This record gives sequence, structure tokens and C-alpha cells, in this order.
Amino acid sequence: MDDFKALSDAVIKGDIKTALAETQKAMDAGSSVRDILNKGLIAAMDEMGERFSKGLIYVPQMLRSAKTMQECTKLLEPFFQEGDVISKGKVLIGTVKGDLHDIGKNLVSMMMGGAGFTIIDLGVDVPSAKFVQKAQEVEPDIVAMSALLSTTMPAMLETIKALQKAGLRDKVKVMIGGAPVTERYAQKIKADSYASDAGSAVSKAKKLLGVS
Ligand code: B1M
Repeated sequence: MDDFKALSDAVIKGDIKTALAETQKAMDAGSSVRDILNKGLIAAMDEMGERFSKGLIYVPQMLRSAKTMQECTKLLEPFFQEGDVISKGKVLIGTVKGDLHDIGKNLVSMMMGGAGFTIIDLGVDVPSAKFVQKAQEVEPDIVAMSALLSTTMPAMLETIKALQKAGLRDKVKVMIGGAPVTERYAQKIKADSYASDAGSAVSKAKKLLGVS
């Protein structure tokens, strides 16, 4: 099955029932999780973003689509599993302060969890002090930050500075990502790694920690 239009349309409409049925149909037809995500679910969210930019839709419609996508993603979650039982490392993850977008961050969490990392998810709108406090408590290998707004990207630098101030910067690797974030920005704020999508977040995390 390589036509994901019915799935995308259902996500755009915020029709959870049809979207779930279409996701299941695609899975039954042997479509890859990657295709269902990229060609069906993420494509729909990109279309919502474009419509929002043009003033054709408003926040409530985006919310309905987001909820629909989240429900479909839950259906895919078991397929993210790589079958590992030993933890590859501890990842403390959150969407930075001022930012409420969590679909991408949740995908990253699910895929990393499925790949054998232990995930501590702080949710959205996470202040730098909260990252620091939790890092002191759980001693993660990686602090992972997501931002979807260009206005919230500076909170990533704030968090890196806060980790530094708390004497933790040398003890953790910092990974950042999210639609407006770039490799160049990661270098600028001296993050250890940048990943453009959830799949590469997994491979980059493995590389950072030297695990396979
Ligand atoms: Co908002 N929003 N939104 N939104 N929203 C965007 C991001 C926007 C691009 C839409 C647009 O204008 N075209 C725009 C940002 C512009 C900018 O700053 N560059 C925008 C805006 C402006 C806003 C508000 C300000 C709107 C308003 O209120 N006037 C507001 C801000 C609220 C806030 O955060 N304080 C707002 C609100 C919302 C909703 C709450 C309604 C909803 C979010 C619901 C939710 O997340 N639970 C929402 C949505 C749904 C979107 C769009 C349509 C979709 C985002 C999404 O989930 N994409 C989005 C447009 C778009 O992205 N095309 C838009 C799918 C998701 C899988 O992709 O999150 O990019 P993404 O994750 C990817 C990668 O980026 C990467 O992996 C994922 C894929 O595998 N990744 C990482 C993400 N985090 C990573 C971390 C990593 C590594 C990789 O390592 C740690």
C-alpha cells in the first residue's frame, strides 16, 4: 500500500476513528512504519502547518489533528521495539520552556525507548531549572531537547548554560532537534548532537554513547 491520502485526509480533518482504521489498514497491507509516519501522518501535519500559515485554519483545528496523529502513533508504538532488554543509556527529554509542541518529541521518545534507551520524559514547557534538577536526580547520559518555535530555540542555550552552571555539562551529552533547529544552531550553542528526525535521533544517540 503506498497511497496514504485517506490517512492524511483523516488526520487533517481530525477524524480519529477513520485515521485509526486507515493506520491499521496500512499496517495490515504491509506498509512500513516509516512510510505510514512520513507519507501519512507527518505529511498531514505539514499540510496543517501550511494551511495555518495561510490563515486557512486556526489553533483548534491544529489541536484536533495533533490529537488524531498522537492516537495513530500509539498504534505504531509496538513496531518501534528493537527487542533489547538491557538499557543502552538514560535519556532525559523534554520540550523547552514556552513551547507546547510534543508530537515530534513523543516520537523521539518512543523510538529511543523502542531502541533500548531508558526514557525520562519531562513533557512540554520545561524550564532550564527543571532539566537541571531532574538531571541531578536521575543522572542521565543524554539530555535531549525539542523546540518547534523559532522563539523557543534560545531556551536550549539557556538550558545548556544552566547545566554548565550546575557542574553537569561534562557529565551529560546534549542532543537537540525540532523543525526550526539546525546542525549549525547545534554547533553554535555547543550541543553535542543534532538530529533532524526521530530515526536519526536514535542512531545519533547510539553514536554519542558508543553503543550499537
Ligand atoms: Co504550532 N506551530 N503553534 N501548534 N504547529 C508550528 C510549529 C508552525 C511551523 C506552524 C506554521 O505557522 N506553519 C509555527 C511555528 C513557526 C516558527 O516559529 N517557526 C507554529 C505556531 C506559530 C504555533 C503557535 C504560536 C500558534 C498560535 O497560537 N498562534 C502556537 C504556539 C504554542 C506554544 O507552543 N507555546 C502553536 C500551537 C500548536 C498546537 C498546540 C495547536 C499544536 C501542537 C499540539 C501538540 O504538539 N500536542 C500545533 C501543531 C500541531 C503544529 C504543526 C501544524 C505540526 C507540528 C507537528 O506535530 N509536526 C506545526 C507545523 C509543522 O510542523 N509543519 C506547527 C509533526 C511532528 C512529527 O514533527 O515536531 O517537527 P516535528 O518532529 C520531527 C522533527 O522535528 C524531529 O523528529 C520529528 C520527526 O521524526 N524532532 C526531533 C522533534 N524534536 C526532536 C528532538 C530531537 C531530535 C529530533 O532530539 C532531542
